[in-house]
Amino acid sequence: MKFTNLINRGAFAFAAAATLAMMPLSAEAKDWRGWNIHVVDYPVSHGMEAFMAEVEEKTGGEIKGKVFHAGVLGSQPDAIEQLRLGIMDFGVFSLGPMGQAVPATNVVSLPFVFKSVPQMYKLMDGAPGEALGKALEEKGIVALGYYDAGARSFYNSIKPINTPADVDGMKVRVMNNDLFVGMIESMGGNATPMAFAEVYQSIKTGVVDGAENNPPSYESTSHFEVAKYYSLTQHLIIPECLCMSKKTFDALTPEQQEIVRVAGKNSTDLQRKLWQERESASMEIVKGGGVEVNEIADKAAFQAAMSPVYEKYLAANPDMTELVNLFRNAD
Ligand code: BDP
Repeated sequence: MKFTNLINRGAFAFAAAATLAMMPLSAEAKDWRGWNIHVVDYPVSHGMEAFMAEVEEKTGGEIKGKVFHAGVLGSQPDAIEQLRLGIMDFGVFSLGPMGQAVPATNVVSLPFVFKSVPQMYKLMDGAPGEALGKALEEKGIVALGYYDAGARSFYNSIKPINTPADVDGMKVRVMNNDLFVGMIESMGGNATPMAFAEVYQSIKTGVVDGAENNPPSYESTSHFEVAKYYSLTQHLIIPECLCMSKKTFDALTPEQQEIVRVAGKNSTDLQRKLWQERESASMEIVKGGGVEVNEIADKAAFQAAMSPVYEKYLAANPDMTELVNLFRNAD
């Protein structure tokens, strides 16, 4: 190679480096937006903050971001669509409303599909969880980990629920997914899909008689102040996904992707630990607030009453049979 060529190359490299150095950091640094439905002091929120902090630190600030709490960036179904389009970079979503966008995730919205929360961890961290991860990815979502959202139980302002017949005629708010409408109807209740933020006012004014949720959400939303009967049916164990937009993820370098994956795993571990603590704390708070909590002697009756949900779902989605059996028949 000729000497002049070398000089030219050196000059080019120098010029390129100088241009890079002159570029403002903001044009280089990525600025993420994270969607969260919960208030700041909530296990999901702490998990998301820890995730973002670790990504910022380990990428040396190449990636920065902000978690927007309390649903200020809009409703959950809208945020899921925005994530898929790459308008939203990350978020924690219940796989309940996720089912409308990614039908395979409906599997975990089937009543009593998990035998317990520990079993949910085991399955979601194993091959069944991976299968859902693939389905999410096909729809433009990268699952970095599955957070704990405990088990959902009914609460209302009228009376304790002990048997499925007690739900007959009751107006119950559900999350946005046809499966949950079917679930309430299978017991003779009237289901109203409604945004999370509207539930408190709707119970207070009698638009609905009650809803269903896990103890931390029942407590953090103050729903327990307007619906004093909490009946521990534990009919739904729906994990939540720390999800990233595939568009955002694919734009990262392999090193950054690894950092993001590890941070996702660490934040999942943290959230699950915080969840356990918050569940007990929330139960204490609601009991202290005058809530009448009742255990369900015969959960099998609810399981039987809700079985039409499976039949209807499998009849409409025969291709899901294998996946449903993978979850339902697991140890
Ligand atoms: C909470 C979930 C949240 C849902 C909410 C609901 O964490 O994602 O939006 O229930 O019932 O437990 O809408």
